[in-house]
Amino acid sequence: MTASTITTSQNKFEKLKAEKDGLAVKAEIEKFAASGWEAIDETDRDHRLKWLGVFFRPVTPGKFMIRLRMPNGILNSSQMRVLAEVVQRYGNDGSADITTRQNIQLRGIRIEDLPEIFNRFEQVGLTSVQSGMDNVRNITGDPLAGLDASELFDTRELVEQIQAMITNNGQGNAEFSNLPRKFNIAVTGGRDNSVHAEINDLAFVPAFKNATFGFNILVGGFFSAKRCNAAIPLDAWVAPEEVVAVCRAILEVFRDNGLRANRQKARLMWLIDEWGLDKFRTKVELRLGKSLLKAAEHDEINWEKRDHVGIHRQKQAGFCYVGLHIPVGRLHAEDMFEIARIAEVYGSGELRLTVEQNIVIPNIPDSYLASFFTEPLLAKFKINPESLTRSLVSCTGAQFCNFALIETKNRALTIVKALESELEMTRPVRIHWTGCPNSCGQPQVADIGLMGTKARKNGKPVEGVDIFMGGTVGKDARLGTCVTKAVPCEDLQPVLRELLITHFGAKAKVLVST
Ligand code: SRM
Ligand code: SF4
Repeated sequence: MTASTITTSQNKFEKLKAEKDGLAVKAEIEKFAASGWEAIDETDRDHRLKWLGVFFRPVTPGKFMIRLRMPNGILNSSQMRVLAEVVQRYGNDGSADITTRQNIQLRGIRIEDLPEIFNRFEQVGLTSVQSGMDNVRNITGDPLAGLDASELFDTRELVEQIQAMITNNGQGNAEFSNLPRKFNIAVTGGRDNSVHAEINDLAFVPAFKNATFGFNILVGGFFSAKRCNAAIPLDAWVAPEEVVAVCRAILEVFRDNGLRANRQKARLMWLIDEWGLDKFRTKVELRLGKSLLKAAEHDEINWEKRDHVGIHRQKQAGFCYVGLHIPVGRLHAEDMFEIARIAEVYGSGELRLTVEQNIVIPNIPDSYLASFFTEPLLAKFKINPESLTRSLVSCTGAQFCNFALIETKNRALTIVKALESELEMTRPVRIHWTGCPNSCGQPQVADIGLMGTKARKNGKPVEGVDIFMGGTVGKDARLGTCVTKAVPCEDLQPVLRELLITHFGAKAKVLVST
């Protein structure tokens, strides 16, 4: 289907896609660069550029964000260096964030630099294409793929193949540039559900059928301001070599039948609701040109979720991977250069990102560890951070995101540090911050989720949070729900302290005066 054939009653976004496909701006980058950001047609600037992963930021006009694609969350040191060079040129405006989809976003970008930036990306095999708006987001996979002795399947190649199919090898693919809405895909071959499979529109989870390895398929998981749903089983099992074709078939069904009138009801689950699962499955089979086998009786997600921070043994004898904790995922150019250098000096130059916004450096020989530990960078990006900091996740928030109702990243760090100074933790507690109900920071998967909202204090409007609890991850993952509404952020610390003591076994520290 092409943009011009869309005939549904059209909302603003359907109209702009029908008028001109988002990918069309690829041919206009030189022109935009020459004209400057203020001269660009507003719809191209604010919306269509997102098809190239370039986001106009109303909070910082003229300073754009670029969202890359990092299939399976993997990049190499040369790529990291290029990303560092890109943000370095913007001085204090330049920074990068590791995202909750194992990905990287760059900040401070000037439109005049886009042609050169895209050239640099191309030279090192990076792409940012189709990473925003009504496209398939970064495809997540196990951060330990190929390293973990307990893994059932190495997801790297499969995730690469899915991305190549969807994006035409990173060049842009008009077949999938006009979905009814965003679409999230995850593939996991490990036992601990390291990708939060349950919150993706389409997820492949490991499962044996008659002793043959393959994946059970989950569909329809999503978060939105209006509704949140864990993915449900499609009751289908596929062999690894069929995964790309199944992704294609499901995307085609969604593209051609997904609900387009109301953007609040356009994600895949709404179509499944309307059709029922059986009809959806039949439509997918028709596209696929064959029947799907019924799901394996159970999947192999039977571990608690790991966070990969710290030093761990690889399946390759004599090698370790080291998980560096990156506080709320924020990086600056000098950090990125250092990370690239360290990955080369001690490892194989490879880097892995996690959905907890951290970095894993794989392939470090045991004999290098003593020297590795002396690296000054480990004082900033720790391998043994304090318990609450370790599991902290935060979305972008008001610093750069115009949807935000509150500031998130800095506040998250400040409050957690204050809590750590007064509490002794007896178990890990995962705290996730998200600046608005869009839930990019996934508060529903957290032990304690904090969602930005408007609150009132002494009759005055103030920044506040709704508190979520009960999210579980790994095996038997379950979404948390809202337990308290509109707590003013300025009153939050004692509220969290109480929750940590009552529900998570935290103990007040005895402060000894000297
Ligand atoms: Fe998100 C929109 C940031 C993961 C649900 N998300 C946005 C925008 C693009 C809004 C905007 O234009 O400002 C945010 C960009 C802010 C900025 O400047 O960084 C934004 N989302 C993020 C990131 C960077 C949060 C982070 O700090 O890690 C994550 C980027 C992932 C990536 O690499 O692609 C991010 N967003 C998510 C997730 C989590 C996930 O995928 O596991 C969700 C919930 C899961 C889901 O989508 O089902 C999520 N983002 C949304 C939504 C609500 C979608 C909906 O169906 O209503 C929006 C708003 C929208 O699409 O209309 C949104
Ligand atoms: Fe922005 Fe809201 Fe997403 Fe946070 S949750 S990045 S504030 S859209």
